[in-house]
Amino acid sequence: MSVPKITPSLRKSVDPVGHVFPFTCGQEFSSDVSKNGTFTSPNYPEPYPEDVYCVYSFMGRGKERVQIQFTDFDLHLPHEPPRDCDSVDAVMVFITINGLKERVDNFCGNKLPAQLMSNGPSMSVEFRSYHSSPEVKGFRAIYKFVTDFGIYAARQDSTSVCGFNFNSEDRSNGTFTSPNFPGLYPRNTECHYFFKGKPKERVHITFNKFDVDGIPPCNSDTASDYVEFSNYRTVDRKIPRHCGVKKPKVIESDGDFFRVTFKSNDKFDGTGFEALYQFKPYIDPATVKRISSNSTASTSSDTTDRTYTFLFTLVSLVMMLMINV
Ligand SMILES: [Ca+2]
Repeated sequence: MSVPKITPSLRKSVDPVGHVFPFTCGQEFSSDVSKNGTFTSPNYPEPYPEDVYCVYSFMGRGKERVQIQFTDFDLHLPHEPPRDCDSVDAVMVFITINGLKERVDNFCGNKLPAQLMSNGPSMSVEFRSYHSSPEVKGFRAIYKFVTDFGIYAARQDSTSVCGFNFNSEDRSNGTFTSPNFPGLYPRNTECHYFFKGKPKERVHITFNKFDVDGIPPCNSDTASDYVEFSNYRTVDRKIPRHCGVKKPKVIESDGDFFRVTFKSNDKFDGTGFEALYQFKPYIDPATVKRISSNSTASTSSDTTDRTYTFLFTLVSLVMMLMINV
C-alpha cells in the first residue's frame, strides 16, 4: 500500500471557491507499471492533516478503463451546516469528456461511494481537506485498469470495443450486466451483448435489476441513456428502447440471434442492469395446437381400448363360469 507524501505547496493550490491549500500531495498510477493496487489519504489509517490538496492520477492505454472501489471512507463532516459535499472535506472524481475535465461527483462524510469507472483510459481522483479531527481515518481505495469493462461471465468480442458473445453451445443460460455493475456505469459508453442460439432456439431476457438514467422513449431529446434490443446486428425498431427504473418485461427474440445494446451519454448515471439470458427451444404455436388435439384423440381411443378390454374380460369370465357349470 502506498501512502502519498505531503509537501508544502510550491504553486499554491486553490479550489474553485478560492480556498488556498498550503500543502499538496500527488501520486501517479500508470497501467504500464501496475494493473492494480491501492491508494489512500495521507497518513491513512491515521487522521489526515488539514489544508491539504491531493491529486491521484490514473493513466491507462487504449480500451483500458479505470475502476475505483473504495474500501474505507471516513472524512471529517462539521456538525454545523453547510454539510453538502461541495463545501466540506471531500473526494472529487474527474474524467475527460471531449478534451475537457468534467467532474463525476463529490463524495464526503462516511458513506462508502459506489464503485466508479472511467469513460476513457484515464481518470483523476482529488482529495481536499479543510479540517481534520482525531477521529477520522480518511479513505482507502482499490484501483484497477480493466479491459473487460467490469462485465464478466462471457467471451469478449474482438471486433468491438465493448462487445460480449454468449453462445448456446457454451452455456444455455446465465447472467449479464451493464459495465461496472453494481457500481455506477461509465459515461459515454456503448456495449453490445451478442446472443447466438442453436438452430430453432430463441433467446429470453429477464431483468433482475434495472436503473438506467433516462425518460421514455429514451432518446437524445430527453438526454437518456438506454438499453436497446435487436433481432439483427443492425438496429431493429420493433422493440422499444428501455430506460428509467422500471424493469422491462421478459423479452424474446424472433430467431436464434439476438443483440442487446447498452448506451450511456456524457452526463448523469445509474447502476445499470443485471439480467438473465436463456436459450430455449422454439415451439411453434401451430405445433402446440396439433399436439394437444392429437393427445385429445389418443385419450378417447385409450378409453375405447379400455372399454373393449373390460368387455372382453367380462365375456371371458361368463364363459368360464358357464363351462364350470
Ligand atoms: Ca447519462
